[in-house]
Amino acid sequence: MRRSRIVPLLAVVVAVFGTVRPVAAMQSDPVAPNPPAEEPAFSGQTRAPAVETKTPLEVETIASGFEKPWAIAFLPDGRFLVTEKPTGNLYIVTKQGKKSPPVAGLPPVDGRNQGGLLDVELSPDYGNSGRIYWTYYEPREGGNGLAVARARLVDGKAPRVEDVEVIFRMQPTIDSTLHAGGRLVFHPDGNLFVVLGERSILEGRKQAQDLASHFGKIVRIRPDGSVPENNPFVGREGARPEIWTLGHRNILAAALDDEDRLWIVEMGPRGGDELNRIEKGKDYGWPTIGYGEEYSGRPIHESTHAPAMEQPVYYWDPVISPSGLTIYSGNLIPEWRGDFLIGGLSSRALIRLVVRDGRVVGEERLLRDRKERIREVVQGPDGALYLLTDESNGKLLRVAPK
Ligand SMILES: [Ca+2]
Repeated sequence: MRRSRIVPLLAVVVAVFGTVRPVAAMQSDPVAPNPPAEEPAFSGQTRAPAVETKTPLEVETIASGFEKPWAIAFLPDGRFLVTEKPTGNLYIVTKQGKKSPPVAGLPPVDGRNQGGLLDVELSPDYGNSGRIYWTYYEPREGGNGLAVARARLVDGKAPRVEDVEVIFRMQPTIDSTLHAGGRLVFHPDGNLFVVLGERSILEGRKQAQDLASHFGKIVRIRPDGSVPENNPFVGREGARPEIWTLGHRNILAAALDDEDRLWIVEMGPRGGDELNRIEKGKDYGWPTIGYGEEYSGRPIHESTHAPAMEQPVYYWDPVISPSGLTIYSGNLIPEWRGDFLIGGLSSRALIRLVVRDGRVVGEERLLRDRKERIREVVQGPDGALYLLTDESNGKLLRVAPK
């Protein structure tokens, strides 16, 4: 409720300070946290000091007209792969923004609500194999589940995929159109991380702590879908061997840092979005511990902390609704090197975190004047940042120095 009174004030701030200039006043926004009595576990775990990018930036629209686009991948020749969530369409887009016809041969998706075609990645050996990987809500008897498929991309005037194989199927099947996660991250050790959600409905939520279920987990598989022997729960009776970590709510943002460590930004409940550094076999707490409350205002967690459950490195209250993460390593915007750039859906911003020695020391909200839900954030081979906006007539944007 408080928030609605704040919005006009923010609009004035944006109007006064102009367009691409970041609104550094964010942390001084007088927006109250949702459960007001919660204390962070350590100083700097939330509401980090405001920082401001000095480099003047500009935003260029490369292409538009996508129906709720979800993910970008870069082909070696500079073209883009772009997925469209509800339609299940995959496009090849030139640097000038010209779209191919939808790539033929992808299996059908359950495109309702949060479902559809989600992430796309090139295989690390794309140069030899021509393979791409993607995630989608797979329609099944009794509901759906997240699936990971791979295939060979056959380029040309009528592009298609051949030799489609489904290499992972989230289990169990459930009738929900929410919280299946869906980002893919290839690790240089040759394995593939798939980040998942707990399907939102209560039956799924409680499975986030259950090793017999993929819900609320990060899984780690080989590129052919087989299970690495050194996964933490291999050999444990009743546990699914693909599981790498547990206790997650819904993850749409994941990336490696310059030491190849996995980080995620997790969609929390109202007042509980989290940044987590992922370590083998650990429990990230959902739904037992965490910050925030149900969207109805009812409490969720037993506590904000518990032994043997990980604290988030950082949390947001109010939430940002994170989707898309890149940890910047380019030369085009040197002051961003090592920073975390996160897409904000409900926050309608590009969120920048400055992380030093594993802690967040600064936060900035960029592009707020555009008021767009940002779904995807990836660093291009040119060091620019490429974004997708989550809308009908979604845009592919390039952010670079002016
Ligand atoms: Ca957590």
